[in-house]
Amino acid sequence: MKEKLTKIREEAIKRISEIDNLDRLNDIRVAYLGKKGELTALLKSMKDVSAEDRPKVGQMVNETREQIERQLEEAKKRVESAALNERLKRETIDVTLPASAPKMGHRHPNTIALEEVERIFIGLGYEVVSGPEVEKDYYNFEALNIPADHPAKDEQDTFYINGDILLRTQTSSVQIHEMEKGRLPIRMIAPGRVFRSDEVDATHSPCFHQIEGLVIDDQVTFADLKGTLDSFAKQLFGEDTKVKFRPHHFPFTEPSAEMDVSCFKCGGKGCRFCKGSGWIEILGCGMVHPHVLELRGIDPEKYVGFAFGVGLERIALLKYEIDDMRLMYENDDRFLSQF
Ligand code: 2NM
Repeated sequence: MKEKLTKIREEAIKRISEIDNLDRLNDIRVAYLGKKGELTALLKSMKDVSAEDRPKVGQMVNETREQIERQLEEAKKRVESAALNERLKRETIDVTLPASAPKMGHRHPNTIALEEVERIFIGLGYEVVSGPEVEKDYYNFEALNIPADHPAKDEQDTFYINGDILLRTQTSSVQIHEMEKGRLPIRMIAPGRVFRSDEVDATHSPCFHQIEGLVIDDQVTFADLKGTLDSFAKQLFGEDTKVKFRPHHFPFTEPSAEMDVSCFKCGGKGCRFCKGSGWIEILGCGMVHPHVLELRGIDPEKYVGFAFGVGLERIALLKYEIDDMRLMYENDDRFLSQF
């Protein structure tokens, strides 16, 4: 019995000393101290030991058990501390290495185009003015000579907050606020977000940006309008750009026109970009309707105005040859990082 115990103890201690992971440690615990373990089996055979030897043998078995448990406990500490050291070594940070460069943000293509347009008009002596995106029906439609039955007023096209309050469909409302201030002359552009109840596709979005311009003075003519927009087009698309005015209709201007620029890709010969026509439609414009001036208390006998409106996304898409407007709003770095 004694030899058996000594053999078990020595064998167990040897095996425990060779352990290098916690799973193995548990295997050994089970092998000696478990229900079917060697030491447990020995304890069960105590009944074969004579009554006088039993207390002594019992004590020896208990001592062996305690020894094995102590060894297991120490082995556990050893394995855990070795694992921790290994991990610390693996996760060491070399603080002398150069840091990875942080990604730098930059302006959105829309913002680049906006700042370009603003720069041009500031150079022509214009002020940049902003106004509310939530408007009264009056400032968005009525003051602009847009009649109650005009299709733009339909709920299909405009986001209404209630019967009287809406999300502006154009930034002309900012011009009306400016006229109300009673300071003349006016030479301004109003860039900003506008909202229309459109489905999203390659050329439409329910929220986009417009830049509307307004000049009111006592000696303004259609020639000034043409000269201004010709200068704008040349600065934006290049000195060789030609412009063409086609008659159009807007309720708030009379006469009204749409302006095309000669295709800056093919120079007007006709290509895929301008769909073979040599011209690209760029903006709407006209002489401010006398009624619009009158409504704001400006005497149309003394003052004349011209105005224009241009879509910012349209300019950005053309200038940077982007074929889908949705890219502008998706915040995909693979797209944005190209500008
Ligand atoms: C356009 C086209 C033509 C326009 C008119 C006015 C105002 F307030 F003076 F009446 N602001 N903007 C205007 C004129 C806008 O957008 C295509």
